[in-house]
Amino acid sequence: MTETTGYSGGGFVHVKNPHLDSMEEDILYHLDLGTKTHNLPAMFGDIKFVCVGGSPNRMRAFAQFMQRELGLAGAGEELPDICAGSDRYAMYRAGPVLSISHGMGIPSISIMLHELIKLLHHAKCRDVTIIRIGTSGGLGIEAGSVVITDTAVDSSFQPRFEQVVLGDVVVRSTELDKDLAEELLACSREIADFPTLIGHTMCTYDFYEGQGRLDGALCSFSSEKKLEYLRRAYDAGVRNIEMESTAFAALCGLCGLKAAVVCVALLDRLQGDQIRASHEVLWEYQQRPQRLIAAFIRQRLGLG
Ligand code: R2B
Ligand code: URA
Repeated sequence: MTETTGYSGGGFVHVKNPHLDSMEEDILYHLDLGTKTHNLPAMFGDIKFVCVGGSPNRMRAFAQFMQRELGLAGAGEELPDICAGSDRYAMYRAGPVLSISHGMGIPSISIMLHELIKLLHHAKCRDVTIIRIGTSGGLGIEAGSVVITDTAVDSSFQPRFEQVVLGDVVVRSTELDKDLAEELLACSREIADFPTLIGHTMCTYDFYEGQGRLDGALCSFSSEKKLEYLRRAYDAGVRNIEMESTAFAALCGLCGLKAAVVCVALLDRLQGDQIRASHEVLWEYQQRPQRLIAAFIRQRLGLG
């Protein structure tokens, strides 16, 4: 069974679940928010940009950075974690920007996205752009390069996300917004003190064997087989590897959200498996997608 991409009538988030309408209350359990306990339209109705990334600390730092970049009052002060009542995810806002952590891997980001998308729906948000800013392993590209994903592919290099629903495999498209990717690339040219490119992103269910690493607790293949697989991925257009993009693209696409994935490469997987760069270098690499997205948001808001 294949599902097609959603549309968003009037720019609203398009939740595809007929059961939601008949629910008296919707508890967004992992976000510690709900339709009866919180006034979601008042709290979130003016959100226009949602940025998601794996680590809670990084997403707090991003919100603080956006606070400064947008010249908002209170810049430099601590930001409250909107999801403080749950220790699963962290959420911060800076003006029209919402910054949320999603943890590692597809199951973790899926849970967050179901609740985030319902949150945007309940809050009656319109014309929301959602961007995953993350880290990845590069493929044939210099460490520190930023990859803007045109298509998220699975570990067979196919643009699909398979979700098991009631025991059946449902196949979902992983197409992302091409115009948004081009807009981001154009934006990168203005701040480019680091290489930025558009390419396919391969999404896996594991960091070690699933990404062809030789350094996990288990490994059943040779170095030659690993390189043969990674070169096949490169020839299929893959330029980086991470663990959330297919689920992110599928869920956001079906719900009519314009979505992009922007990840920095921490290493070139054709050169090795271990991440050896110093904390300082890695910290600076992780700033790169944030700086690009800040420039993009500033430009969209007419501040650029
Ligand atoms: C990138 O980095 C994490 C693994 O280290 C994972 O969440 C991802 O997609
Ligand atoms: N994240 C990944 O998923 N893979 C890498 O190699 C680096 C970061």
